[in-house]
Amino acid sequence: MSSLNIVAPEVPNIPWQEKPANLADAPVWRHTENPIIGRNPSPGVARIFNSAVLPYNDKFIGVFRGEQKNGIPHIYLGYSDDAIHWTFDEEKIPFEDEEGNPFMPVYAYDPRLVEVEGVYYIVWCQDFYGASIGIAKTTDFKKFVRIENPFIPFNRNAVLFPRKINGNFAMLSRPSDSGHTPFGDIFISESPDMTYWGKHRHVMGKGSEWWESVKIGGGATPIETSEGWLLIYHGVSGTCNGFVYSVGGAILDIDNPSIVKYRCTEFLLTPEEWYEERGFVPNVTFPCATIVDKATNRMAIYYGAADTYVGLAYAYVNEIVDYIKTHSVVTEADTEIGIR
Ligand code: BMA
Repeated sequence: MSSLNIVAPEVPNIPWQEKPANLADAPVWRHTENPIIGRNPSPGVARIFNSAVLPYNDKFIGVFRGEQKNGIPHIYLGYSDDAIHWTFDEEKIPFEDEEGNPFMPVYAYDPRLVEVEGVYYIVWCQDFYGASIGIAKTTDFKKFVRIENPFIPFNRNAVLFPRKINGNFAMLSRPSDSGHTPFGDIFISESPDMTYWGKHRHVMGKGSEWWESVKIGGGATPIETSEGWLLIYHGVSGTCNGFVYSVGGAILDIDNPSIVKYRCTEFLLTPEEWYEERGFVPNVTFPCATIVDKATNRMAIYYGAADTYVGLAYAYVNEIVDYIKTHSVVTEADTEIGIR
């Protein structure tokens, strides 16, 4: 077992259940009362999934992908004392532009949430003449100001790093097409000011392993460790019944995160339970957030299940890092700086 240093807050009330004695393979186990968010979770919302949460004022806050009853997804704020039982605002997050005028996206889905230098950023997928990335900032979870869209279409799965790297904000994304994209690698881009993005680099491609052989996409905010950035992401397999979404893990170089140091050949979690295999889109486990407690190394992983529910799983950060390292294969496309 490595003695791993992690940069994370102390979260004594992190949700937790002990590791089952009979756990085989990847050191990740599910909350026994999953799914933690069921169907029709709030008025006007049929399903909540692919959502992100954070510790906030000794409790928890989150941004939730809510599929309205007209089928259009938007982002809703949610609150919890224990990060397991959630209540939601009935109204969508009221985004505004820099001048304070209402500025709602046409649709918004798969939000991620991260604090960088005291500001909370929500990053999601939205219409920008095609699917692309939206960003907004807040300091109080009351006023949400949208920032100019960082990338031209088509793009999804944007994940912002929790601190600047070499003086710049850094964001992962996954260029795509306008539909259910049958390809996709993870790229990284930098910005000095959250407005102008450049220095685009390739981070990692779809894998040679079958579980991630169609496409991959960033998942949760990367976790800073003494081994590098721990990235929990999703990998997609193609079957005669459609895509299957599993959870994967990789470790990126701390100063040059376009370099993949380790990449786990095996998935960390794959659809196995009824709420992952059965729903609006079967066979989807789609991670969007983790909560980490520095004192105990505990990690709570939040993932969308079958585009219908929110699932919660647990792990120890040091065990995940060890597992990734001992099951790692990296290719030249992973380890190169990613500029051509
Ligand atoms: C992706 C995204 C996700 C969704 C997944 C499986 O393309 O749209 O929101 O969970 O497909 O349907």
